[in-house]
Amino acid sequence: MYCYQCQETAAGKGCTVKGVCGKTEEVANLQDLLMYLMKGVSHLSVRLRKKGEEMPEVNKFITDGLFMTITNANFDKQRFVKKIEEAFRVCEKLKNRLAELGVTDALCNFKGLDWKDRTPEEMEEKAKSVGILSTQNEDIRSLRELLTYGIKGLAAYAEHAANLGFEETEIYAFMQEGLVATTNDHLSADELTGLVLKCGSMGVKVMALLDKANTSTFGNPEITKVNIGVRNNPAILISGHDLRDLQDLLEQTEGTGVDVYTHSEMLPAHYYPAFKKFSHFAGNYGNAWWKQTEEFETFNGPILFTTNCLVPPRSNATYSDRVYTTGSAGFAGFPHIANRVNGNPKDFSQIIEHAKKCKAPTEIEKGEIIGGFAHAQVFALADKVVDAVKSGAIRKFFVMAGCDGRMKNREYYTQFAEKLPNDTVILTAGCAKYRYNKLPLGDIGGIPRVLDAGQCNDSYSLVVIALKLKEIFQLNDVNDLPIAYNIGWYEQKAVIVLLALLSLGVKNIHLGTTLPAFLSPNVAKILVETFGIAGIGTVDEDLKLFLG
Ligand code: FSO
Ligand code: SF4
Repeated sequence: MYCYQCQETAAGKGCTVKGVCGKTEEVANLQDLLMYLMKGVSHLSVRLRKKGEEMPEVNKFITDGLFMTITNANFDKQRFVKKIEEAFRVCEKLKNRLAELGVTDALCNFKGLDWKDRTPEEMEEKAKSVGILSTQNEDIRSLRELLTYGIKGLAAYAEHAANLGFEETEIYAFMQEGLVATTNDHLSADELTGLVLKCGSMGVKVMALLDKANTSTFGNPEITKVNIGVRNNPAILISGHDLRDLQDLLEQTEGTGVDVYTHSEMLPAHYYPAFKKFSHFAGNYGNAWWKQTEEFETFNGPILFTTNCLVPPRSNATYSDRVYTTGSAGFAGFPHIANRVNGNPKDFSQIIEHAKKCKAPTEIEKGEIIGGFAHAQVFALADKVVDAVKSGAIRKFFVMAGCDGRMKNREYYTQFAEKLPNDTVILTAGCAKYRYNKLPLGDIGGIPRVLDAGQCNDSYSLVVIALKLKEIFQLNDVNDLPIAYNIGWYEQKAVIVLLALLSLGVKNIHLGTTLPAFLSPNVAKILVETFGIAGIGTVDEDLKLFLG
């Protein structure tokens, strides 16, 4: 195996024996094979689109397959084998339709489609020859992977939007064209760089689409205090990012005596008006994804994963028989709740019955956290914010969006937040917030010093806010605003957020705790020289740099 798609990759280079995330070599190789076949399917789908036809089934297959290969989403070998089999079925359909339309040369243009052996042994063998290292040139490989990871991020957000009935063909078309481009040996580094930047602008589009899907379905997030203590009822803990899954679960648990709590990236669901009406939506339990191995022990009830980040339980974990997955998430041995059919709700009755037999959660903390500062809510406070900037009460904003991670050096972000002067405000989104959202950082004239816009995709809100401020202050360049970017990344959704920011012209982003291993020295140089991207240093050095 060879995988270097996330920040925690082994020795900052690549996982070669087993993933630091817990992914086995077998699953890693099957993921490579699935990626390879999805490129082949995309090749056919692009040809079909040129003929003016769209196959929604293909768009769904590719979006879902990409999401399944994101870090910490799916560790279940059998699910990948099934997906690989599906790739062949989808492929046959496309080939047949293309033949009907008179396209007969599409079959031989991409070698992935010539491979037909499907026994598990043959799959395993084939997988070994189609991974990341099959691209020899280090810079081309780096650009291909950067593009691929951006596309995986696009897929994740596109899937959440599609689950709410919001889709854009242009986004699917780009995902597939991008995958095909990663197989094209004739593309130069410059052409691939162009596609990486285009991927960023598609990132803005997909986040805008998801924002529209979320806000038109559930209302605009509003300032909300979220309980972090517990009640006395049995309960279900829901993790991941999918708000449609949460809606189905809240509707089905209503009146059953079972409460629902959020974990990690599901916390921002509390900020939406549509979910506030559920009196059994009890609060948020715990912290960022990587703390789950302790926090699930004390939750006592069943846990539902709608997406990443899932951590394989330790061998002595007491909660392994209480975890369920759905959507892109999966883990061998955890029951998987089937997808919705024809838009009907998923059936969560098995989890609800399980919860009824469990003890109420054990309290691990008490109090409240505040959030809900997405674009509409911040616009409502715009006068206050603008006055505070004009009067000097707010000297600078720090965008500290992105991900949290389990490595000790992530303490940097807590210390950075603690040491920021009192006239600064943190704008956050994503699970990165858990490094400082429970610190007593106070407020500036009623404006909290940590403004949480929501999930990682709600980084879009932070961009909308920045563009609004640029307009209010009549600036020509978004980089002239008193905003610094100190972003923590972990997996591929953070890659699309970063590419989206770059496509909007945001410069001098600091990315930690380490720069991606998949950036070759030359590609890293392009990013540094063109966009001023930098890593992080010590907290004191960086504070001096940012505030200097
Ligand atoms: Fe975090 Fe995981 Fe949301 Fe990621 S829970 S790390 S960037 O999946 O997507 O922020
Ligand atoms: Fe390693 Fe990250 Fe890949 Fe897991 S996702 S195998 S930790 S690089």
